[in-house]
Amino acid sequence: MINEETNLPLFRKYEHNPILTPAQWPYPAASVFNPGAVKHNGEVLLLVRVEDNRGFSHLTLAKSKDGKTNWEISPSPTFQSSPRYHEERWGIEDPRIVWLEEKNAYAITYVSFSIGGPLVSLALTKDFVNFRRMGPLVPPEDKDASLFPRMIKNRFLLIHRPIIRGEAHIWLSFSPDLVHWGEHQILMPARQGWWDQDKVGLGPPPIETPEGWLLIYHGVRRTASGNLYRVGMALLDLEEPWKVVRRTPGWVLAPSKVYEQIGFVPGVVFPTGAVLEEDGELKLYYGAADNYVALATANINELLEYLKKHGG
Ligand code: BMA
Repeated sequence: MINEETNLPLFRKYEHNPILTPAQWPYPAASVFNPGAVKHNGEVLLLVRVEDNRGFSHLTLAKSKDGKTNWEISPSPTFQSSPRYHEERWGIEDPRIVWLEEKNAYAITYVSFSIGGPLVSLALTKDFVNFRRMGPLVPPEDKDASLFPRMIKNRFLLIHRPIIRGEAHIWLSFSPDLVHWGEHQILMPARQGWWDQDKVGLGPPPIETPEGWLLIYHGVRRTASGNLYRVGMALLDLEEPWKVVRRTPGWVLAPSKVYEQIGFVPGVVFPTGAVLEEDGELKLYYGAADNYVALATANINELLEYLKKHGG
């Protein structure tokens, strides 16, 4: 199916976007964006980043039966920073959620903002009521992280995006116990000269398919009017996900709608959550203009076909 707006197949923006806005919030919120997403007890559950007007963020649950309408938003913050944890001094941002088989719990990787810079932290939960903090995983500056939903060759795998020498590539690290991390390596670099030349970072957690792990990522290009955030895709080898098998040359989702162009940060689409339905519909949840939550859908088989055909 060709998308009329981009002349590309694949993602269609939901006609009633944005699906969540600060005006809907049950308590004062300046911005609601960049949500983690899972299917839990038959409902789509978003853990939404909420920024208050001091500029600090926390996470709040929103639930919907069809993942599109009738969102039920928690009346108070679900997971917020505590003075007991130095790394959360300036708030909690941009969660990614996986069901982690080996821990029999959801693993939430999020940005905890310490005075030393942004860190990737981990928390485990079974019910989104009680959270067990596992602490920061790697030193700052680091963001855009997710665990793989299961161990591979007896190790946990973390995708993340440290900034080193001012360069922002996607990295992979390994751990036997979720505490000690090593074998750090670049998984996918920013591509000089391309639309994703200045930064790349993971979107939602990697999605397991028979063809490999589908990776949806954001790519940044600095322009005369600021950073432009667009979205590309890659496929990682199923058994050895440190191998990138395919990568789309071009972007597949870009800001164009009013809610993506007018907000606190114009020109940003920033996916952080995905839900794969049984009929093959992939729901991609993204932050729009650092202000709203929006939804785009695609068929998983079409995405994989596209990667096979066009992925270099
Ligand atoms: C990134 C993160 C995201 C934000 C994006 C666009 O560095 O801080 O939270 O959505 O920039 O402003």
